[in-house]
Amino acid sequence: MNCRKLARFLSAKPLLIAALFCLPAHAAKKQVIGFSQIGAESAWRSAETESIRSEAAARGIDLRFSDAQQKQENQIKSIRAFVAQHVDAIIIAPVVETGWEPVLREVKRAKIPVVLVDRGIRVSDDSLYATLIASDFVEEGRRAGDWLAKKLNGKGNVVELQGTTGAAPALDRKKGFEESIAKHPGIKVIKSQSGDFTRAKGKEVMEAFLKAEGKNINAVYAHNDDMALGAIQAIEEAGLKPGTDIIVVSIDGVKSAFEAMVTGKLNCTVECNPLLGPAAFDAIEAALSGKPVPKKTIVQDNVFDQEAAKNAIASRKY
Ligand code: GYE
Repeated sequence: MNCRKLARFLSAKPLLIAALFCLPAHAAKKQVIGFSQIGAESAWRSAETESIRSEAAARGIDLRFSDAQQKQENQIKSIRAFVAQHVDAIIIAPVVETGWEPVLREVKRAKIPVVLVDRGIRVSDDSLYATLIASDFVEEGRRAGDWLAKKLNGKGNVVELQGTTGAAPALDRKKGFEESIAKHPGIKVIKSQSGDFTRAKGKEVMEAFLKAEGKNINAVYAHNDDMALGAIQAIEEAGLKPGTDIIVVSIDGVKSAFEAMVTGKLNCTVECNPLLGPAAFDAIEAALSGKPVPKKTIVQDNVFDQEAAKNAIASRKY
């Protein structure tokens, strides 16, 4: 076809021309977002993953998901891969607080906004990320401590199952709890060890605590529900009654914790909402369109004891 013929052909096909111009432009608009997730250590984490995946799907976003299997080095690798793929934004749930500066500087140089979900980090330059969306972990620890101090009438021996070493929720939940029980000299933490936020590790560490301290233990404070559920199993296997012989308090508020409260085995959980998908993508949208984004958004949570659990269990979303 010569030029004149081509011009005549095209002028007779305005729709075709419009489609040729519009389609690629439209396809190019599909946002690509990388999500560096810690792993799948707890029911809480799986609920967070699901919230982010389903919100991405609802918004037509191409989500590149990477599971770091609890290792910071894997997260750093996946973040570098996202930069190489020129993603539009990156969501990170950082496993530990420290060690992020070099990789985040690379991301900043590539002008890719970073949204941190659920765990905070320590950096000297907070322009290395756009925003953090998370619960107040110190406050969660305080609430668990206040509830337990009341339940024990200000007196008793507590064993503590800590979360992943170096993780913001482990450090802060310990701190908040200690702050609270400092007001009650009759309450002592007689053992404290990491159970890595998993049910299996929580059970294993509780077995060791029971072996060492036995009936000396009045209560367990677990930094998440999964470890509390593992501890409950250990208590039962030791021939004791969780929830009665040993009081159990934890954090997260996942469905199985509510079930354990209804059956009387768990006494209290401090909620920590994992449904962060909508807020995370709203923050990305704002950051990409140059709108101001608050440096930190604190998620609002409640405390549930056995009575409250009975009323709330049917409406729990995770
Ligand atoms: O409490 C725990 C999880 O980072 C807030 O990580 C999150 C914590 C959550 O594995 O269950």
